[in-house]
Amino acid sequence: MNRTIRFASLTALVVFATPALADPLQATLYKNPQCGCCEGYAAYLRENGFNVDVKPTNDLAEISRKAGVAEGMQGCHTMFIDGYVVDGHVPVKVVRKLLTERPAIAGITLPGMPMGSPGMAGTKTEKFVIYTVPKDGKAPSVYAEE
Ligand SMILES: [Cu+2]
Repeated sequence: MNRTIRFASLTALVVFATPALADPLQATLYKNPQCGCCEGYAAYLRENGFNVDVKPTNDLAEISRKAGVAEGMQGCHTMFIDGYVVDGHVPVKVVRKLLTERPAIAGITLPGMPMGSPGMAGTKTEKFVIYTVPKDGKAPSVYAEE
């Protein structure tokens, strides 16, 4: 009887301890209320183990501008994750690279809505070029190509 109880509590410990180790990354994603591909991108992130809080807003341009994403460099949604801004349909591999390398930038962006990018319909026709969102008004540079 005692042994059973001990085993049960040990099992409980393992069950509770495991999610803490593989803690899902918490993201907040701002999008225009009408944006469907933004929902597609959120679903893609969830499939890849992220926790995504989607917030529809009519002030998206203002939110990305404040986050440091220059006009013409913006994607169709703006996400905040682990101290960084991630704008547009950035592949998860590049998001993870950012969160691992932790460069001294505000974040990264995939401008526009390239065909075949995560959450977008269509077939990929060219490399996705992901740019830095620099701090202090510096010029963006290429962060990754996928
Ligand atoms: Cu989009």
